[in-house]
Amino acid sequence: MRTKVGIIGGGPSGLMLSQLLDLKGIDNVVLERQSREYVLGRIRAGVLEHGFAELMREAQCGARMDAEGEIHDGFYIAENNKKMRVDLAAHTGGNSVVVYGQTELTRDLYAARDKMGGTVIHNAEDVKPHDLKTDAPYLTYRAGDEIIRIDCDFIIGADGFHGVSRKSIPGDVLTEYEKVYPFGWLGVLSRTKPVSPELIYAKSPRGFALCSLRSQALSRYYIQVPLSDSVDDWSDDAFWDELKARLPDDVAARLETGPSIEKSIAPLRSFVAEPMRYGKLFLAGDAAHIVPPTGARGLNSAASDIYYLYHGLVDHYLNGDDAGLDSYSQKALARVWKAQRFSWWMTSLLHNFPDAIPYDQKLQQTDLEYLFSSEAAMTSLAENYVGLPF
Ligand code: FAS
Ligand code: PHB
Repeated sequence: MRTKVGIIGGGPSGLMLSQLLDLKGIDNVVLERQSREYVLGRIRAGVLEHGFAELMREAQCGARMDAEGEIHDGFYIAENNKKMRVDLAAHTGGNSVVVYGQTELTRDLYAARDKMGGTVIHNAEDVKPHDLKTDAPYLTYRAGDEIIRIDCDFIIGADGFHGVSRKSIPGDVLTEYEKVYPFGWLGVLSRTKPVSPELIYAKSPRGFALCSLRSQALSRYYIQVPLSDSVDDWSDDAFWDELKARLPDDVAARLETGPSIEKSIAPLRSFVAEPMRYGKLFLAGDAAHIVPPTGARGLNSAASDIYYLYHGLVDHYLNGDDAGLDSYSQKALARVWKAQRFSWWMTSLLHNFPDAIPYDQKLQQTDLEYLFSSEAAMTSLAENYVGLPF
């Protein structure tokens, strides 16, 4: 088999790029290790930057997002039994975010791929990139007992943090930066009315909590938990009681509880791999970088990678211009690191750090007070949350 662009990974990054390239007549193949059902069973991000939403529309996948997603032009930070609103629109010239689950946008991307007859190969085992430093790279994967080869011009590693592509870059070429946080997020999805029309990020002496949503009938909640905890340590009742204990009294009083339909613990980590290119291999999304979900930057950082790669590949094939591809890694990393900074800052601002010294705790409190006393500080938060320009 031969294709122009071989894409490893059928998550949002891989599918989005595949769809955008196909719309420009640039042949590509997606190799996904899991089944489609498995990929669609993941519950992950919930907040889309303006830039990601625009990319969904450009990919002709934005109709359901525009119909069912919610435009949010603000959110709350809660502390000391009170809520303070972050007015995104007022501090970004009217910008906002779209609240629409990653599961749904992945479903929309798959539907668009099906509609165009895109080639997304599921259950592709032992995917391996080869000859990355030559002009004839290729992929192999196993289907049952058969090893199948796909010759490509370029290979995109969109295979997430645990994928094969980043590991295909030699150790003396790759530099990895990592920060692991001493806690995780226990997340619950429940068919209940969201407690608040806008997200609430709660800082509490008991730990961080987040009230989010997927629709007016589907709520998403998180609480900070020690890394030693497991999901089995948390009954639904224990989760709801702890969440209420971390929210302002008026919010806790109106919290609608119900059975969890998904419950999982995600560790929090900041991670960047540089460079994001090695020969004909380009890394995109979680394959190259991970952020703690506090700033809702994970999925949105993938979006700018895809945007740069898409335009670089279009310029290569349609205009014979490689400037976009040649500057990809440096350009993508410049924005990735700004998302890293913002995610680290939001996480540092709102979580309880077990090893924090009293001085750190005073700084954390001062940071929050400064945020709500300074237009400049609030503008900085708001412009990062709605998404810095691509
Ligand atoms: P993904 O990991 O989504 O997709 C990679 C795909 O590649 C997967 O389908 C995988 O099966 C496949 N793959 C892996 N190895 C392969 C191989 N060797 N061969 C072929 N295929 C392979 N972001 C937020 O903004 N907010 C959140 O609340 C949030 N919560 C998260 C919770 C969890 C538990 C995780 C893990 C991430 C969360 N994220 C969140 C970040 C998440 O949304 C990612 O940013 C997003 O999935 C990135 O998309 P991809 O780059 O496509 O990577
Ligand atoms: C979510 O709805 O899953 C969500 C929203 C905002 C975040 C993190 C997660 O910062």
